[in-house]
Amino acid sequence: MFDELSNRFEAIFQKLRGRGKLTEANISEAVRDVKRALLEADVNYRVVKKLTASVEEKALGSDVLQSITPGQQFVKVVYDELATLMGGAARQIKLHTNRRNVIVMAGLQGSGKTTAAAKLALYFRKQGHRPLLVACDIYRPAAIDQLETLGKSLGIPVYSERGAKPLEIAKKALEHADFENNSLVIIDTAGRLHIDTEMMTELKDVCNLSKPDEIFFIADAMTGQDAVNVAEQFHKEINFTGVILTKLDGDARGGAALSILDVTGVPVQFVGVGEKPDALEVFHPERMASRILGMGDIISLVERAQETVDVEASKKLEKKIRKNIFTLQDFLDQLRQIKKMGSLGDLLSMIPGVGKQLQGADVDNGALNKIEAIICSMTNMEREKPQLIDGSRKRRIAAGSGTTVQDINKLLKQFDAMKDMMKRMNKIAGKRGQAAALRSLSPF
Ligand SMILES: Nc1nc2c(ncn2[C@@H]2O[C@H](COP(=O)(O)OP(=O)(O)O)[C@@H](O)[C@H]2O)c(=O)[nH]1
Ligand SMILES: [Mg+2]
Repeated sequence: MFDELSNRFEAIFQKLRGRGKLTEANISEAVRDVKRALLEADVNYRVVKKLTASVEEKALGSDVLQSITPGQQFVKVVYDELATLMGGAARQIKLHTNRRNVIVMAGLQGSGKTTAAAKLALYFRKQGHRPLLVACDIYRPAAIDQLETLGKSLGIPVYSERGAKPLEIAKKALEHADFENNSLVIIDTAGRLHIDTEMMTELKDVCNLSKPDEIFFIADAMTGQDAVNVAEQFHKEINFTGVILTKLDGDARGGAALSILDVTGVPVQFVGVGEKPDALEVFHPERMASRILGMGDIISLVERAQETVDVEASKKLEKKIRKNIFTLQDFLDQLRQIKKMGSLGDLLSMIPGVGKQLQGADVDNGALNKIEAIICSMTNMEREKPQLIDGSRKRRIAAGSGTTVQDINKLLKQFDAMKDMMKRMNKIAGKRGQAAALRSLSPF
């Protein structure tokens, strides 16, 4: 889904992360790259302009430039804007439980109305509704057959009448639904290749008669901006309440998903991700934004880090590492910060790319707890100067922390290796390079 756009964003962010520090010029360049990527993904020009202006304003604000992780913060700004653009948190469709509900499907021919009608019927049946599908597309005989076949395969009733007019069918279907006690009536309507007044009049008549709780506009994501233009015209005629974006399993570029809300004022509610009746997903703007940005759930990770990492403390730490006076106490403090952010398994699974590899793997916090226990059993002096820790001290620490002398040796060895690495990094890199090198080691 939106692979091309994702790749573009990945390249833009990669370029930013490679830089230790960001300047205003870097940010302006990145904003220009974002703009180009969105235009190429067929996002509406006005929408792109608005979005990039807002990204630039926020990114140039002190938050990004002065943060310890400017690259990541820039990603966060873009993410926030994309998520807001698509509607923020998902709107939950709530159907009435105490009376019959009506949904009308609207859209051009081939957009996926009939398929989506069946998908919705299945979706709401899973929530306990008793749906009735209504075949109001009478212009192509095959359309009625298509709905009947779908209904049959799902065990969902279909109301159809050959030779009758749509309005008549709708009226009788509603009576039928009341008689059969169906809690949800989904009316499939006829599309055309292009918008014409006859189709609109028929659609309005059906809506006036059936008084729908929801009117869904079905848009084919593969048609990009065309879908958005059609949506705009439909919305002027009938006030649809939600959008179903279909064929997102194909190589749609993203333009429709990103522009429809801004252009019509109506959010995408569901997305179609295949031809099968169960290939329907609730649209979550936030998740879609992170999917487009190829971030795994890095956003939650950055947010958690923002909540827990103390910027001042980080700077102090960086200084200590540079001066090579990093102690076991500092090590313990770092460890505790990591623990404050959640379980190690949780954290790892949120890092893009890592998530999948670790699925099923059991990363426990046991190792961290052990290290914490060991350092806690040391005196302050020992934490500052681990070289003091001789055999008898080791035995005391092991007894105090419920570990073994081998565990203590292992930890001290690891700590030495870590300090060694820091020393080498200090030597290789200059002041700024070292800070950058550190940042590149950290996922944040
Ligand atoms: N891959 C894919 N195909 C879809 C999706 N939704 C609909 N289609 C296909 O698009 C074509 C047109 O769908 P249909 O429901 O008949 O459109 P309608 O004319 O608006 O009723 C059919 O071949 C469907 O199988 C989807 O989400 N993914
Ligand atoms: Mg149809």
